[in-house]
Amino acid sequence: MSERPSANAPTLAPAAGGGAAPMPESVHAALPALFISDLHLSEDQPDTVAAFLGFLEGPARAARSLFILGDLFEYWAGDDDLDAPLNRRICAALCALADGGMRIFFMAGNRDLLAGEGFARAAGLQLLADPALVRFGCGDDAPLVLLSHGDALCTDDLAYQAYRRQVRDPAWQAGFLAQPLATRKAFIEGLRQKSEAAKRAKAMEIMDVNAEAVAALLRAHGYPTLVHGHTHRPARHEHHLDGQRCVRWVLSDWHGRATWLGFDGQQFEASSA
Ligand SMILES: [Mn+2]
Repeated sequence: MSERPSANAPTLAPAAGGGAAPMPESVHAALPALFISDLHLSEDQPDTVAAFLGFLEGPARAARSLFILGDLFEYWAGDDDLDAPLNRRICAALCALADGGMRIFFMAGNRDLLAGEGFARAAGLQLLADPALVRFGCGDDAPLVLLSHGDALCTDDLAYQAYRRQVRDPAWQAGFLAQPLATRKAFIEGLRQKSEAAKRAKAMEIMDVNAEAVAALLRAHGYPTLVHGHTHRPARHEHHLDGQRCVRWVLSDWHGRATWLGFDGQQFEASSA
């Protein structure tokens, strides 16, 4: 699959009053860039861990920017869990890539929401807010790409959105992180079991993004190309919106093999190994 990005998106987005307000750009990044998400790394899935380490040693070396759009880990109990063997291995591998000159960006997903500055330092990467607008290169012609984990777009799932608001509340996070690490890990394990049961019970449509939520996000950011994960439904979608055409790429989850989206400034291309 490959696709030219939409025409250069404007740097100015319409403000509420109808005028133009500057849209903050989260970051500048160099090309070529790779986008990955939803690896769900855990000790239980050694094939996926091996695929990720192989990806960092291989295909990733050809890029200059790597964007990890959430759910890199199956769970992240807090940055005081950096000594867990898996976490240490993954951070060391990312850091080695960063030391070689790669710029690595990480946006938290719902599974690794608590990965913060401690993780960023250990892995040699830069944290991104969700959503994040990235300009590749310099000048007004440089392409803009909007990045998100994607769970915020699943607005049909009201119970999930209520949960999402709770766990993104700084007070809730502070209270949670104040508990001992072992207590947090036990709590997360219980939540994962409940989440698997809840997912099985829910209609599939509820788990996908909501079209109006996508439209609102694209509109608010000047009709860029959007890349997100979370739904585990890899695809390329076109949205015709307010006379604009936007492309939305949905990243694949991993399941034992590496899969990524590449961007060279002209074309997007989905690959796996
Ligand atoms: Mn997710």
